[in-house]
Amino acid sequence: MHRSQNLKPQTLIKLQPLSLSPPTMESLVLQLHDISAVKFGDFKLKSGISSPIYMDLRLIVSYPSLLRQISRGLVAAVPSSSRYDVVCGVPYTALPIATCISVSSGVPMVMRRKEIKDYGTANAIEGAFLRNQTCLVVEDLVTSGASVIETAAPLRAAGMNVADAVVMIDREQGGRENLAEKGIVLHSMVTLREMVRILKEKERVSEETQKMVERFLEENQKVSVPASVAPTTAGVRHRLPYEERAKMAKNPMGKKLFEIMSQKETNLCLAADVATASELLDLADKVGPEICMLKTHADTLPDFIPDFGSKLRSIADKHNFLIFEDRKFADVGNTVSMQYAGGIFHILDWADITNAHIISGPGIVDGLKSKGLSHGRGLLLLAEMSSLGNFATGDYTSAAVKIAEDHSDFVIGFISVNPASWPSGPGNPSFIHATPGVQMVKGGDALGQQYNTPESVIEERGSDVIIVGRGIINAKNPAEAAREYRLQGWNAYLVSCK
Ligand code: S5P
Repeated sequence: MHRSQNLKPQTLIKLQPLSLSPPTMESLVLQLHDISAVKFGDFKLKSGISSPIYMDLRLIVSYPSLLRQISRGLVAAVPSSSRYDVVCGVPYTALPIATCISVSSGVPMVMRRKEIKDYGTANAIEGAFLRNQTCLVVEDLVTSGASVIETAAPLRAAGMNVADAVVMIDREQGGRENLAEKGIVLHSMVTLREMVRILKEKERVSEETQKMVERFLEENQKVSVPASVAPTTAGVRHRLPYEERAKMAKNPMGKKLFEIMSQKETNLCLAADVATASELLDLADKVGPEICMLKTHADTLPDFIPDFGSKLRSIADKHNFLIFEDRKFADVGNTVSMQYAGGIFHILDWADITNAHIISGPGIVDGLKSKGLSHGRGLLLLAEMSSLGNFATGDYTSAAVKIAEDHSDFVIGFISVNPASWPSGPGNPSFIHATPGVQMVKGGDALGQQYNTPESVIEERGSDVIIVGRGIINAKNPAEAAREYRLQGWNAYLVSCK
């Protein structure tokens, strides 16, 4: 993946630099103190807690000799038998450290983008790498481990194995344990406690300061990963399993969707926004095993022909997923009923589910229901949208909930973005929440689309289904990318059921 054809795939390389031996820890710690990279006082950390000690490791780029020594120290901290295909520094402070390790050891580097502005063209991971390669994550400082977790996610999504991270300073505040939960072993060059012990021994700090830091570490042994990285279920209902919710659903298609999700262990919906109908059918067959639902925009397909629906239906039956035509109806009841059943697309004939805005009032649901209910179809209401500056908020969102409750025989749930933030949270568990604007890294495109991660959408925002388009379609291997999204979405669901 992303590797030029004439380059041979990288083989695992041992991380030992060729000549120099690791520096003594004492000398390194004293040098860090000399350049004021270690400060004592009262500081507010990124994780929100107040600390009597602070490290400004961004300073080390100004001291090349120190930077070199640190990279040697980090290499020495990794078990000597370990081998890696690539190293990746956590942006930004650890980037120069990772570069130094790469240059001295000959192990290539990849870079994780912190934010992606245009998902159409940019990669979350820059550099040449192959799937299944083993990547060592390099970090300057670990408190909760959140930054390492944030970096490991897109690396894993790109198909790499991430089982180890090496950090210059372990604050010993739960990072090791949090990372272990994510299957990452943390190797540290030095602990904060050890650093302060050395500084005290060399009379750089008083005994009182040493005691204060030790007391602080005792009292803050477990800093949890912030909600934006590994959200907790706080504020979100304790999620009932999909199979339980299947029993509650009033509409047969809503029931079927919950059942498929539970049976196939997937809450992934593919937004199949490809250029042609034939491409779409091809993609549907490849990605079919990973998804519970496939979303179409039939009016974008230049080669749409009347038997498109039956062709897609046979693929959907083969792989057991539902078909969702993202028509976003918005007119008065009578008009939408004609648009639904007639026209060129005959959506009613082939789409299990469609969706509607509520801008025109409840009559739109009556209009669609008049055609769809007897065919066993279901409807999603757009209660929120993912695009920047949209108006589907507040009272508008509440109105969508009210209309859904009043038509729960036909409405199966919502297109929503953050149901956990609604006044009554995600609400009635018989309704499903499906959320677009999902990518492995937060960000957006050039036209106002906004992305959140699968974990954030399911765990923090209380949604049920992740709708992913370009994150899968633009991947080199869409089926593999879909698998990664499925695993992330499903794991997040399992966590939120606990
Ligand atoms: O608010 C919305 C509602 C929808 S259904 N925002 C959206 O992006 N969508 C659809 O989700 C959109 O029409 C597109 O098909 C998909 C998102 O695609 P992606 O490529 O940005 O993941």
